[in-house]
Amino acid sequence: MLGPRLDVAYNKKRFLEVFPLVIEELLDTWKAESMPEEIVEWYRRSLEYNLLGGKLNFGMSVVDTVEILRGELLEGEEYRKAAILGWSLELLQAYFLVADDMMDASITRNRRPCWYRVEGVNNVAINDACMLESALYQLLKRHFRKESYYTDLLELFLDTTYRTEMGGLIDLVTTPEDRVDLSKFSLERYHLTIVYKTANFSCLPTRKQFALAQKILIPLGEYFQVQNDYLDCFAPPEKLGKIGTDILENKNTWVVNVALLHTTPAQRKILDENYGRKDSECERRVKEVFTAVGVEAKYQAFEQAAYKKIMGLVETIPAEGGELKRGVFTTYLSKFFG
Ligand code: DMA
Ligand code: MG
Ligand code: MG
Ligand code: MG
Repeated sequence: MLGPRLDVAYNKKRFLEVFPLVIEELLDTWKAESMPEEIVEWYRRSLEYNLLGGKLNFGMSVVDTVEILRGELLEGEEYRKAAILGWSLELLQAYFLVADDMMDASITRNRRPCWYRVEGVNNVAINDACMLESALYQLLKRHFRKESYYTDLLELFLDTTYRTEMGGLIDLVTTPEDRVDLSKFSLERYHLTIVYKTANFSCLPTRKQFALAQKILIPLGEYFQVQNDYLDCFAPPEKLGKIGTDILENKNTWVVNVALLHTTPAQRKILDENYGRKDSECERRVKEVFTAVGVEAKYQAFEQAAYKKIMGLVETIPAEGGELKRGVFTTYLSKFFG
């Protein structure tokens, strides 16, 4: 049986080999309609900028999942098709991130300026984001419309998008940029937000009807977002590939919620006065409080507990397999932990 495939470099290489095909297929429509070269080139640049440069973990996980479930490596046309599905997920992710960076006033992503901050792009990024999303349906139509599961696939992408956007709204409304009110934050509101905005998205690669898969993927998705929040605050930008903006942007993160549970009245006052202010000195004071209440150690403990919980759930999958296989989750997990 195929074990977890840890040859990430090989997986990335063959996944990237399908990329030119994705680009050409998407540009075909434009060329068939004799669009001006300048416009086609803009679209190509947006696709390349926003799809390349990241880790491609979600897209490659789609291929991993198909291979593990099938119990064999895919080749030729079969590999290509799984990879196209992976790139479709990457398009959805790219759409969310281009829009998210504008809404979060982020500065960099993947060690480069966010797309809307690239010279000459600005608000065109809104249309570019929408086109990243709609591109995925062009790919699905081209490669999957003859499959019996085509409608299920469309529904899965559409429902995931809707639920992720529900999470986006909860996130944004909880954290208005101009009215900082930490009493609106709570771990409860935080969990509601991340189950929608992140966990849904991370669940996409596996079929919805697997109740057990959902049971494992939701905590996995929660873990992704807690890690994302922790790193935003504590990882050095060169390592993270982006400058964290959560504190400046008044975000409802795991970090601030855990800190709020443990502050003294004096520390709480510092947070009330400095959180969500667009000022690096305020940000520094907030981080000082986070460190003083021991957020780092609490995160390590959270990570250990999350790993144990998820592995415990994975072990409830029968070892002989059946339709679901443990490797789907252990491989996925290995990409994100630590
Ligand atoms: C992540 O929110 C969720 C989505 C759907 C983009 P975030 O703003 O914390 O993401 P990031 O840290 O990548 O900007
Ligand atoms: Mg965001
Ligand atoms: Mg963001
Ligand atoms: Mg973040």
